[in-house]
Amino acid sequence: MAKRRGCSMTMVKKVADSVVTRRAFVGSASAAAMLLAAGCAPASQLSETGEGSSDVAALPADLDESVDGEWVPVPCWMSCGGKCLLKAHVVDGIVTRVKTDDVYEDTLETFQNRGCPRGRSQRKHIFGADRLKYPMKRKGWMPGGGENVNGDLRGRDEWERISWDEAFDYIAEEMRRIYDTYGGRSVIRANFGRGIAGSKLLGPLGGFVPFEFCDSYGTNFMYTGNLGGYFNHGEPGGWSTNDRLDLLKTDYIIMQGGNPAWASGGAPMFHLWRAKEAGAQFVYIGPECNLTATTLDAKWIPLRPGTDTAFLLAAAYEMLRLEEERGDIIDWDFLDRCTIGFDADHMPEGASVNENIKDYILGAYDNVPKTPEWASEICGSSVEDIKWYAETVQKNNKCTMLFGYAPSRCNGAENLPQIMETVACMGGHHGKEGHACGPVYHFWATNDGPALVEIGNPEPAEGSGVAAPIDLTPNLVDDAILSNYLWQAVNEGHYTWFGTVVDYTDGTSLIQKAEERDIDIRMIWTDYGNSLTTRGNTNEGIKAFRKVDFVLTLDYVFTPTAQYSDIVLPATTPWEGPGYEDQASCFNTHNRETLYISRWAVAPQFEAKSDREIVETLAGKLGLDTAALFPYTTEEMHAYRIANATVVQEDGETFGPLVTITQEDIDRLGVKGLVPQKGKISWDEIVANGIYHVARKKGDNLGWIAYEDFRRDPEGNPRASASGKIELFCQAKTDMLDRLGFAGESIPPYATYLRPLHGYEDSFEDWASKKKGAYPLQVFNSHYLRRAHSAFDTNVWLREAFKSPVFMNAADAAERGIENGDWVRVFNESGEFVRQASVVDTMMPGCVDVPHGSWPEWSEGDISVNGGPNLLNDSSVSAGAQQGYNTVLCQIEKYENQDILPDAERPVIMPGIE
Ligand SMILES: Nc1nc2c(c(=O)[nH]1)N[C@H]1C(S)=C(S)[C@@H](COP(=O)(O)OP(=O)(O)OC[C@H]3O[C@@H](n4cnc5c(=O)[nH]c(N)nc54)[C@H](O)[C@@H]3O)O[C@H]1N2
Ligand SMILES: Nc1nc2c(c(=O)[nH]1)N[C@H]1C(S)=C(S)[C@@H](COP(=O)(O)OP(=O)(O)OC[C@H]3O[C@@H](n4cnc5c(=O)[nH]c(N)nc54)[C@H](O)[C@@H]3O)O[C@H]1N2
Ligand SMILES: [Mo]
Repeated sequence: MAKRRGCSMTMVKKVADSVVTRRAFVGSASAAAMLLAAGCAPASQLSETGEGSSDVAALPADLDESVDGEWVPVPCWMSCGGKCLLKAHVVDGIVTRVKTDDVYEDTLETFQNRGCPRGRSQRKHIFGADRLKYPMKRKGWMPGGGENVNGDLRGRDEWERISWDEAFDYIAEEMRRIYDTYGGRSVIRANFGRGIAGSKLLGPLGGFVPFEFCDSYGTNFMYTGNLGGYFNHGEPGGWSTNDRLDLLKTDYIIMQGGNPAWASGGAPMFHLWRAKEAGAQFVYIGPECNLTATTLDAKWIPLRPGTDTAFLLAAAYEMLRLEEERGDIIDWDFLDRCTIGFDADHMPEGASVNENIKDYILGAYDNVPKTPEWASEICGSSVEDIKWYAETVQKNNKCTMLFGYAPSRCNGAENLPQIMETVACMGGHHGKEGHACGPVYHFWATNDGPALVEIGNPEPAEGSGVAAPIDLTPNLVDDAILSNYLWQAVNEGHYTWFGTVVDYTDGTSLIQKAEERDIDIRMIWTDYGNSLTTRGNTNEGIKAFRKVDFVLTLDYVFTPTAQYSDIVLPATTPWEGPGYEDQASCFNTHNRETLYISRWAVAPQFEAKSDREIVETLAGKLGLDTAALFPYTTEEMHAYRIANATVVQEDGETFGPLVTITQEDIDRLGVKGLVPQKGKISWDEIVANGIYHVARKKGDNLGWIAYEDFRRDPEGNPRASASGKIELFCQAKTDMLDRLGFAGESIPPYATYLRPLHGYEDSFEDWASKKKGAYPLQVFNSHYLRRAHSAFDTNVWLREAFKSPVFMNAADAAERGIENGDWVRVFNESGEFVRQASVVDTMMPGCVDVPHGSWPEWSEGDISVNGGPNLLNDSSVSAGAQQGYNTVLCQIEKYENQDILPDAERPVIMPGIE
C-alpha cells in the first residue's frame, strides 16, 4: 500500500491515539479501499509505520500518563443538550488520557459534572482512524451544472483527494455561478443553524433557505408562549420547573416520557437520586420501563407512543369525578385566578366557540366522555393505573410532573402541551414549593431557573479602545421550509411557506398564513449537520441530493451526508486550534450553576482546517469584506468571552464579572481589548480548572420556584399569552393551526384528542374489529447512549459498548420466531433496514425502539444494515407541522442472512452504493 502523502512522523504520532481494535479492522480489502477513497486512513496503514498500534495496552511508553503533561479542559460539544467537564492529558501535542470533573467535591452543594461514555471516548472520535484528513472531490462532478454534475452518481461515485487550493477554487467558482444565476433562494443550508457559515458567508452572499425546525422540541416549540408558559433558556424552552433543591421537597416525581439516564445533559440523575433519598416516589409513564425508570424504582404505567393526550384527558375526567364524589381534589383557587377557559364561567372575550375543556371532557360536544375506559383502549394503560394517576396528581400531593419531549415528537400531539397544563392546573402544580410541571429536557432537566453564571459575548471591553463588532445581516431570504418538506421541496420545486415558527424571546407563535411557493434549489451546503441521517425520509433525501447542481459538506468524519456530496472538507474539532470560532456551543452555561471554560488542546490534525478558516477563505474569494466579517482572532474571541462572563452576586439577584483580570494578566496574554476588573476567580485558576460552579445550599437565596410570582399575583405578573393567564382555552393556538391549514379542519382552542397519523389506531386494518394491519408495530426512536444523534456512530469504543439494535418485547419476538441477537428486517412502505433484535421484557408489547442517529450503511446490497429510523419515515406532517418521529409503524421479520457481523466487529466503512 502506498505511503500516505504529505504525512510526517509527527502526524503519524498524532493518530497513534487512534486505538482501533483488532477485530474492528480485520476488514476486507475493499473496505480499506473505501476508507482510503474517502480520505480516511485505515488502521492497517497506521500500523505500517509501526506506531499506530491496534491495542490500548500497546500504547507507546512515551504516551503514558506518568510522563509529564498537562490536563487541558477540552470541549464536549456534541448536541446531547448538555455539557460535562472533560480534561485531556496532553503530552507533546498528543492526548494520552481523558478524565472528567474532579475540580469540585461531589456534594449536594457542588455536584460533579461527570462525563458520560460518549464524552469519555471523545478522543476516539477526534483521533479516530475514520477522521477525514484532506479535501475530497467526487470524480464525476465538476462545476457548471448540467452535464457536469452526474448527480445520479452521488453516493456511489469514486473520490479523489484534492488540495485545499483546488477545493477553494472549485467551490468559489460554483457558488459564484449559483448565486449570480439563481440567488440565495437556490441554496439550502441543511443544518440546525449552528456554526458560522450562515451568518458570515451565505447570509452576506445573498442569503440561504433555512429549514424550520420543530422536531426536537416537538409541539412544545410552537405555541408555549401563547399558552402562557414559556421560559427562555437561551434555546426554545417550554414550561419551567423548579430548581434541584426544591425537588427534595416533592412527594411524587411523575415522568411522562424522558430518559435522563440516557439522554439528558448535566447531572439530572444525580438530582433525581437525591430526591429519591429524600423520600420522593417515582412514576414513569411511557412505552418502556427504561433505565431512568428502573434506576429510580418507578411505578411504571405503560402507555403507547403518541397517546399521551388520551391518557391525560382521561386523568382529567377522573379528577372531575373524584371531585364530585369526595371533593378536595381540584385546586379551584388556582384555576379561577390563574387560568382561563376551564369551564363556562371562565371564558375569554372574543372566543370563536362557546365551548370549554371541562364540558369536552365530560362528553358534551361529541357524546364521548373521556373516561379511563375510553382512553385505555387507545393508550394501553390500564383503567386502574389511569385512576391511580388521577388520584395522585390531586392538589394535596406535592407533585413534580416532568414531561419528556418524545411524546410531543408525535403526529397528533398538537394538544399535548395544553392538556398537560390542564391537568397540572387542576392539581395546582405550579408556583409552590414541591409542585411543578414542565419538561425534563436538555441542560435544564431537573434544575431549572435563570442561569447563575454565564459566559460573555466575544466582544472587546468598552473603553478598551478596540472597536465593537458591526452587526451583520444574518440572512436575506425569507423562505424557511418545514424540515419534513425539505427534500420534497427540492424534488418537486414547490413547497408550503408559513414563515418562522416562533419568537424565541417569549415563545409565542409567529406562523403566518401558509402560502404555496415555487422554489428551485441548486446547492445544498452542509456544515454542522448530518441531514441525510437525521432528517425524516432518507430515501427522499437521497433523491434531493442527487437532483441539485452542487453539494458541499464540512465535517470531521465521512458521514452519510458527506458520502452524497460533491466536495467534502475536513473540519477541525474544537479540541484543535487555534481557529475554532464557534465556541459558544462549547462554553454555554449549563445546569444554571456551572460554566465551562474549555480550550483547544492540540494542533489541527492532518490537513483539517477550522470552519472559520474555510468560511473566511471562501468569503475572500467571493469578494466579501473579511476584515468586517472577522474582526477578531479566535484567541481574542476566547479571551473576550471569559472576560465578559458574569456571575450572580451575594444578593442573589444582581450580576458582576466572574473573572478577575489584572494589568499583569493583560500584558502576559497580549490580547487587545481587555481592561482590568475584579471578579470572583483569577484568570489562571479558571483557565486551569475549566469550570466554575456556583455552590448551592438549602435555604440560600438562589432557589427557583417557577411561576411563584404569577401564582401569587397573576394580574401583576402576567404571562405572554393574550389573556396574561394560562390558557386552557387558547384562541391563538386555533388561529395558528388555521393559518397553517394542515389539519384540514379547525382544531378547537381547548385540548381535544387528535387521532395521530401512523399512530396506534392506524396499526389496525380495522379498528372496530381490531384486525391488525400490515404494519402492526409502533416505532419510537430513543436518543441512545452510543451516540449524540448521529455523532460518534463510528466510534470503535462506543460500538463495542453499545450495539445498534432494535429493542422489542419478548412476546412480539416469540410470535415471529425471533430470538435475542437475531438479525431482523424492519420495514414499512417507506423503507427497510436490518438490525439485531434486542429482546426485552421492559418494552410494551406492540412497541419497538429503533434508537435514532445510526448511519445507514448499504453493505447488504440493496438493504441497509443498522439503517436509521428515518428510512421508515415518510414526509407526512401533522396538523402542527410536526415531524412525527415517534408515530411510525413497521413490521419485523427474521432476516435471511444471520451471518452479518455486528458493526463493532466490522471495519468502519462508509455508507455506500445504494
Ligand atoms: N445520548 C444521547 N442523549 C441525547 C441526545 C442523543 O442523541 N443521545 N439528543 C439530545 C437531544 S437534541 C434531544 S432533543 C433529547 C431528546 O430527549 P427525549 O425526548 O427525552 O429522549 P428520547 O430518548 O427520544 O425519549 C425518551 C423516552 O421517552 C419515551 N417515549 C417515546 N415515545 C413516547 C410517547 O409517545 N409517550 C411517552 N409517554 N413516552 C414516550 C421512551 O420510553 C424513551 O425512552 O436528548 C438529548 N440527549
Ligand atoms: N428519526 C428521528 N430523527 C431525528 C430525531 C428522532 O428522535 N428520530 N431527533 C431529532 C432531533 S431532536 C435533533 S436535535 C436532530 C439532530 O440532527 P443533526 O444536528 O443533523 O445531528 P448531529 O448528528 O448532531 O449532526 C451534527 C453533525 O455535525 C458535525 N459537527 C459537529 N461539530 C461540528 C463543527 O464544529 N463543524 C462542522 N463542520 N461539523 C461539526 C458532526 O460530526 C455531525 O456529523 O435530529 C432529529 N432527527
Ligand atoms: Mo433535539
